[in-house]
Amino acid sequence: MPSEPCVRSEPRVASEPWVRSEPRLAGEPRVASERGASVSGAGNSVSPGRFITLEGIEGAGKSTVAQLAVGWLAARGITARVTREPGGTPLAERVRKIVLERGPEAVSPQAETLLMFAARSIHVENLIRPALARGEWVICDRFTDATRAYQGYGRGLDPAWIEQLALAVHGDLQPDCTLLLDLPVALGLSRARGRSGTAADRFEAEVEEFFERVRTGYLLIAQHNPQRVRVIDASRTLPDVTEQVTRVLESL
Ligand code: Z5A
Repeated sequence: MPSEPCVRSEPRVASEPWVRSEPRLAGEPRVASERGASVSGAGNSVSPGRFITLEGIEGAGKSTVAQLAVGWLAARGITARVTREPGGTPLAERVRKIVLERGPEAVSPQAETLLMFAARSIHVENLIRPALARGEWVICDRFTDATRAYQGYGRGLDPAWIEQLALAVHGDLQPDCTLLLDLPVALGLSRARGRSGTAADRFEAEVEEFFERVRTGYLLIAQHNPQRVRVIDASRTLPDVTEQVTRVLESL
């Protein structure tokens, strides 16, 4: 398991097919970790924002950890914004509805991937980049690692194609830190299914083997990006998970 903290100096160097290192396009905003030590506005110095993503299989506890993180940051005077994918803005939430709902028509893995990136493009341009530019922290429940894990490892799509789409949609914007909430599939599914709820969406209706591939994919992504991705043992009690998460946040 990776033990290094998420550090902001990680070079965006391709170490495996999921990672790219591309020059920033002219005029493209800088990513969070490339901004300077402070952002000045009207004579005030504002802490630079961080882009934190939460990943994991269904029922891993991402929504729970997002709320916990935002509270922990607020207590330290840091404005953080919680958002999610697919979704996060009114239009992207409409795309979410389309991609998650179970209807009579088949949705190919390719169509699923393109919808995820359509929602992501809207989200990045309207919410994530503006918030980071204001110096806010963004806590995002899933981002492109989810596409790598679900559509890449889960559905078996070509990783190179996913990276091309990622480049087209968010350039070199990468999370400063990703918390991968890892737990056995059976435990995640039982937690998720233990919630009162609505009818299963297209993902919730998947078989356990699918989530096993996704979990394996996530762990491989973590293994290949040890400085960005921190693995949290999400099978532990909530106080224990909280402690693991706050330790990472303290290191940022
Ligand atoms: N998807 C994709 O395929 N490709 C992409 O690019 C993107 C997404 C972005 C919707 O995502 C689907 O989209 C998702 C992947 C796909 N489908 N699946 N699977 P989503 O994130 O909105 O949905 P989700 O993964 O199903 O989220 P979730 O089920 O809401 O899980 P969660 O947010 O990780 O868990 P939670 O709600 O915080 O916790 C679940 C329950 O466990 C809850 O009752 C908690 O109180 C409890 N809990 C949490 N932590 C603990 C601990 N430590 N102990 C005990 N109980 C706990």
